[in-house]
Amino acid sequence: MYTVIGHPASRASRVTWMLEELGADYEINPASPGSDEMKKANPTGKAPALLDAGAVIIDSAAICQYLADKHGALTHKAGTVERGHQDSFTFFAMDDMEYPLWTEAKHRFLLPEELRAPNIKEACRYEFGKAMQALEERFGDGPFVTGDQFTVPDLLLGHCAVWASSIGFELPGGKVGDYFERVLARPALARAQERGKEVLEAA
Ligand SMILES: N[C@@H](CCC(=O)N[C@@H](CS)C(=O)NCC(=O)O)C(=O)O
Repeated sequence: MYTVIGHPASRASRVTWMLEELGADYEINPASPGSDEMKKANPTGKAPALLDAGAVIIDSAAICQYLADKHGALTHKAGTVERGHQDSFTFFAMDDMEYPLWTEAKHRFLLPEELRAPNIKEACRYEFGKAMQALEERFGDGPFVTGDQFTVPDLLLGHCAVWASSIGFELPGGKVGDYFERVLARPALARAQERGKEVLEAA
């Protein structure tokens, strides 16, 4: 039984989605970012963290890859060319797609007011558009970024697509648009969202 620490509206939802994909048992501790409980698991107070038999793993992408490796699913084997491409897409998800989303959020409500830059949203939208163009160029025959198999970066890119839509950043059409529809239609995502809702209702 795993414990996911982090509010379901945070990047903890990546971990619950991954656990649902794997069919693993888990519970959710919906600790808020910055809370004492969150800081106990992660000194920065950032969500999420994963508890696995007394060990604590932090950072959503690292947690997802750890779980994929541990369960031998949703990942290519380390040391293969396919895994090289897979990890490259994982970094792309974080550096190119998530980065403008996170910057927008920081300047909308996270940074102290005096440090927030006005008009940053348009710069972020521009960067996000460039990332979508790059994804279009990099995307091969599909159906997923590394080919036939749904792997960790598909989940991370899908999570960022939901995030982007929620702040009004346009997702592309064409093959990348079809790709996001395919990823976001996964039953494991719907189950994870349902679990998150239940936990919040019970809190
Ligand atoms: N790279 C980290 C980022 C974690 C992160 O920034 N989480 C957000 C919630 S989604 C948070 O806790 N923010 C609070 C803060 O930045 O102080 C990950 O993917 O887990």
